[in-house]
Amino acid sequence: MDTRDEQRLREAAHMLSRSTRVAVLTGAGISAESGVPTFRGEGGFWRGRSAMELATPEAFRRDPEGVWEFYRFRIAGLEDVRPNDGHRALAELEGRCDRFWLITQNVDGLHRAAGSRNVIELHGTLASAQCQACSYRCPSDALPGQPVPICPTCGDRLRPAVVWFGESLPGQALAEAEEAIEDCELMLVVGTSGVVQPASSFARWARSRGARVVEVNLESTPISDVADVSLFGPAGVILPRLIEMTA
Ligand code: BJW
Repeated sequence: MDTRDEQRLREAAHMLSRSTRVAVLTGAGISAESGVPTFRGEGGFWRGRSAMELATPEAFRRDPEGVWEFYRFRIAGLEDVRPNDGHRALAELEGRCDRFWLITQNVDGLHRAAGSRNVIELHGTLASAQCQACSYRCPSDALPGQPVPICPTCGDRLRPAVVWFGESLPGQALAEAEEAIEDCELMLVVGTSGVVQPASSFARWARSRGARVVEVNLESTPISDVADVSLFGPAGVILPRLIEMTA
């Protein structure tokens, strides 16, 4: 880290230590150091197909078997991944705040595994599957064995309990995220490319309500324009240092 990076880190730590109501928004970048591929970039392909192309209702209608293969592969992969120092630093931060919200776009469950409690899963979870027609839900490790699992209640198709492009976000998660945005004094945005709505607008919204915005990413993003401070580097390195400096 050069002197300017250190200065930005101190500035961010100062803002964080003066904030008792903190909202965090995370994206795939925070889990990259745990070995979970991000969406946009080199890791975002599976058997030559883009993850973005597979995470759509159209792909599921066209090729439910292929989409389930992709998701079964990712669900199985989660057995081998563990939270990293970035996830753990955020869990520690929660314990120091009067109010704390961890809004995540990730579906990997690693924030809870690291000990975070108030986790808002905006894009659902890989831990469950749900019927596309009725309200049936089951844990992913209890899925029926067919290539395209069938709902035992109504006979329609089960699908992963995640949010695909063009679908609405879970109402309760969205309401909780909105409360966080309205109420936080500081929003920490970690490891997201900031291009997927509605999460991509949260930092600007929080800023318009008077909150400070601190970003942690490997590179500049559309969120950098609204951030008071952008810290460039791996979340698993930057977050523990940032949280340590606020102790
Ligand atoms: C590190 C790091 C390290 C790496 N340390 N940093 C036109 C047509 C149709 C729809 C739309 C449209 N215009 C807008 C829309 C809405 C659409 C949208 O935003 N589309 C844009 C892409 C154009 N949004 C939706 O459809 C949402 N619903 C909605 O808005 O409903 C209302 C509506 C509907 C229709 C029209 C209009 C309104 C739903 C979005 C659902 C997103 N679902 C996915 C898949 C989830 C399931 C699964 O996992 O399979 O969610 S897509 C994917 O993107 C996933 C992610 O959560 C999400 C965000 O990605 P994220 O987390 O930012 O990851 P990356 O890979 O993009 O970035 C990683 C970042 O980390 C990078 O910046 C790296 O630099 C950094 N990084 N390593 C720190 N070690």
